[in-house]
Amino acid sequence: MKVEQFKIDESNHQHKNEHQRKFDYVAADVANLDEVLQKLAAFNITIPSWALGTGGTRFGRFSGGGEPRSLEEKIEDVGVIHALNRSSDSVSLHIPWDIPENAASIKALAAQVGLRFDAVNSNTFQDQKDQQLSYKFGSLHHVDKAVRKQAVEHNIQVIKYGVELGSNALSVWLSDGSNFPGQLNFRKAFQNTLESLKEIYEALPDDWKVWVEYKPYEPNFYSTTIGDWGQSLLLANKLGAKASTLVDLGHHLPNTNIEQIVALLLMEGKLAGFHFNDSKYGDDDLTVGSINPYQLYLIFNELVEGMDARGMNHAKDLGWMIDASHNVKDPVEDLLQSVEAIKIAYAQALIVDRAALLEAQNNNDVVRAQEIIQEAYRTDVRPLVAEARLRQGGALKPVEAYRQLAVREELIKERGSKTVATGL
Ligand code: LRH
Ligand code: MN
Ligand code: MN
Repeated sequence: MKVEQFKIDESNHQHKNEHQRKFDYVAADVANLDEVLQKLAAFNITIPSWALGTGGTRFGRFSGGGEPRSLEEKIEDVGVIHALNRSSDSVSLHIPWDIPENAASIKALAAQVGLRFDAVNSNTFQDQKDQQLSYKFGSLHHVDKAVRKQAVEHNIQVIKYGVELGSNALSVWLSDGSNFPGQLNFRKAFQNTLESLKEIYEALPDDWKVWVEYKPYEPNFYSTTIGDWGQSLLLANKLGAKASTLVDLGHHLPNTNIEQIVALLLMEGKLAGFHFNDSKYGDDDLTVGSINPYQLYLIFNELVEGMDARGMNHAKDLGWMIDASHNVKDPVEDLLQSVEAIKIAYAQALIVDRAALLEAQNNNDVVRAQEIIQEAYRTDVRPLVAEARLRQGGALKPVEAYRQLAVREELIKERGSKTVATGL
């Protein structure tokens, strides 16, 4: 299944006048319009291979039909997303949920639809079929050196797959932790984790990075060995320049000031990037921007300010990735919505009047500072995002075009209605 350019153009034609009117209205007040459009066009968000099927929960899974049955079909789906939004030019693999057996041909297939491979993710939170030793009591932190060694070797294998795919980062998330007080010696668990990560770090090619993801709880409910950004940063600092901290928005306790964490990690040069999603209660993995778009904007506000202060390339110097699951939505539609929400938050952050904000901050003018921050947030920047997409050949209204073009119906015809993708 491939979305033809002329079909996207046809769909855009229907919305042309409405779009122009809305774009002209907002563009008139954007002082740095060209810069904003150019930055939006350059900004891409990676699609995780594990989010292309309907995830479900431990209570059930309801497949929507036409789910990708193989890695090749997942790449096809990301190709569809990218054709429509021109902002999803890469895929992140979770291994062994997706194993690139024939990496060269997978890489070539992806390139045909304009895609490359972003960070590869290891998985030592589940036991795989035929696995020798169990991760029931952890992996890199395990009390048994043999289990740690097995987990280290898996990570090194994942790096090898990544190298073949042209990726340059390894993303490590551990479920290692404990369920009950007394179960674990925290200090030893941390030291074991550090020692294991050092071995993985040693195996990184020169131009590679390792991203250390943290999470406060689940599947362990008393302690998690890399439970917060402090623990992740501690590890990253001890490991060296190639290691940094990955922020998954769902991996914080309620009301955590994530934007402040982001600002400081960025300041320290230790922010790896993001797993974007949204949540109301915990690691809900809901569509980005569906619950708290203001928080997302405040994070981007810190990012734009901080990246500019460090002279960073917004599009290239951090990892931008979605990490979500879909229980009731078509995953492709959900991912289109997530990418859109991220770009909206980014656009809002790009139009903040930075000079005025700095002045208000220096004068302790709290009211003015809030006015400036909210002025940008309350501006309808959607026509700016749409214009940038249009100029790249994408759809003015990606979800609407996806429905109009009956992509899912076509996928169900091709793949069947009872297919189940690997992943979450
Ligand atoms: C853990 C997590 C981590 C995994 C993904 C599937 O909750 O966020 O990033 O790799 O989910
Ligand atoms: Mn994650
Ligand atoms: Mn998660």
